[in-house]
Amino acid sequence: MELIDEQGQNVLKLIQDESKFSDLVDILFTKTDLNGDGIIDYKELKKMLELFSEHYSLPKPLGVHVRLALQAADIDKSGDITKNEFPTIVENCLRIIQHKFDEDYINNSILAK
Ligand SMILES: [Ca+2]
Ligand SMILES: [Ca+2]
Repeated sequence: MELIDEQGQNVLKLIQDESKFSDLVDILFTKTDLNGDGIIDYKELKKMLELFSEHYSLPKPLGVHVRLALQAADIDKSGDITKNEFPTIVENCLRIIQHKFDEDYINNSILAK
């Protein structure tokens, strides 16, 4: 997660930069696939989303959130995430970070007034 700019400025740029984005997907996939079988299952995805939420001070994901994230990316409806399905997960996470920074920005500007 350290690859992602803490200020959130580069989040959307990162999504659009194909080679950087695919590097990030590779690194995160390896980190998330705890048992190294090439598939991200529900438990591994849950762990990843929990670490992600903790790192960015977001509310802890509930089972329903993990299932929704899994269903959104699980193109072949196999119930787990393969490498070709994983970019959707990463992109959604990046968009959540972007959204959070936008919200912080709005909150800070309101508080500043
Ligand atoms: Ca696995
Ligand atoms: Ca799948």
